[in-house]
Amino acid sequence: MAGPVKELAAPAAVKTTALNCISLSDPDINKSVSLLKQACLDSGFFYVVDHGISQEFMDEVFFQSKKFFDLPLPEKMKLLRNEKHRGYTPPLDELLDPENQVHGDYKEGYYIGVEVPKDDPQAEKPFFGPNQWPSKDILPGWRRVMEQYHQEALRVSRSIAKIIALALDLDADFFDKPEMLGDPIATLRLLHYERGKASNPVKGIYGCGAHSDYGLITLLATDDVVGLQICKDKDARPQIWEYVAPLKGGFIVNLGDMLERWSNGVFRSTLHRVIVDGQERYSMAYFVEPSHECLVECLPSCTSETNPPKYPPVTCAAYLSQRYKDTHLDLTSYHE
Ligand code: AKG
Repeated sequence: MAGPVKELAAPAAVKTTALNCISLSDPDINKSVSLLKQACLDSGFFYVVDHGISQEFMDEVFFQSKKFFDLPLPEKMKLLRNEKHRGYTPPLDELLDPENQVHGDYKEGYYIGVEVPKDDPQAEKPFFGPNQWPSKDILPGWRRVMEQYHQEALRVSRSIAKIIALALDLDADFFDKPEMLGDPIATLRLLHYERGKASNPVKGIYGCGAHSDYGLITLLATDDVVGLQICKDKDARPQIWEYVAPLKGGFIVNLGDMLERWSNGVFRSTLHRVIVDGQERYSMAYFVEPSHECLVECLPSCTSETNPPKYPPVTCAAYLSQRYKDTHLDLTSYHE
């Protein structure tokens, strides 16, 4: 647990930011590339619509998510996050911004990764293995819905990755290579912010503390409760936070730290957090991280003699393991 907050965040007046919106069915690919590039250079956030996942199915996934979080705590604790980062994370489990938080995030979550059977050699790798699933007697059909959403979200992610590649002057299939998004560490995280728990930035209390995501991109779907805020310039003092409006049926997409490293800091992975006012809120983050051995190193199109690589190369699995270790409670703390 974090100690006292050193520097209190000033309660800044916040406005709602305007984000570019990219339609995945737009036949004008140059327009999509240009909108995406502008967003990546500016806020690192954009909306994606016309992605091919129906509104009915999105509603069904949210409905099933709510059913899980409605279960009694002892039932959810039976599925506590394991060493492969699959399963339930109770409120306060994650501390994303120790400098500015007095305790962990209010949100509770549920991690679902790519299903890899126990006897598959791939299950030896960190982050890979079987998921934990609620019993069929308690939540019939739950697994089928979540697995389908996982697959659909991966398909959408691959389409977005093509536009990102073009925006970085790479071949459209750059991220399709086996070592890139061949066997990605793609993780769906269902999230729930409990009714009655309000953030208080002055006291260092947050629904979700300020952080940037770790991987390539994140696809976020939210209900209509406002709460997500972004900070476009993390070095500015005081930091200016702006709300991102929910978009029914669309995704809020943001870039992760690996993409910032790949692009030598040209594309931005932006600080974001969630401020809740006591209303219940549901969201679903789909984190797209590349294959384990993928070497994240400065792209040739993002460096020059006067602009040398800013970050040392790192493999995806090593980078991700460290980031999870830094932000989640040690699992042994639940058994003390
Ligand atoms: C995260 O889990 O990384 C988030 O940023 C959650 C955002 C949200 O709930 O809107």
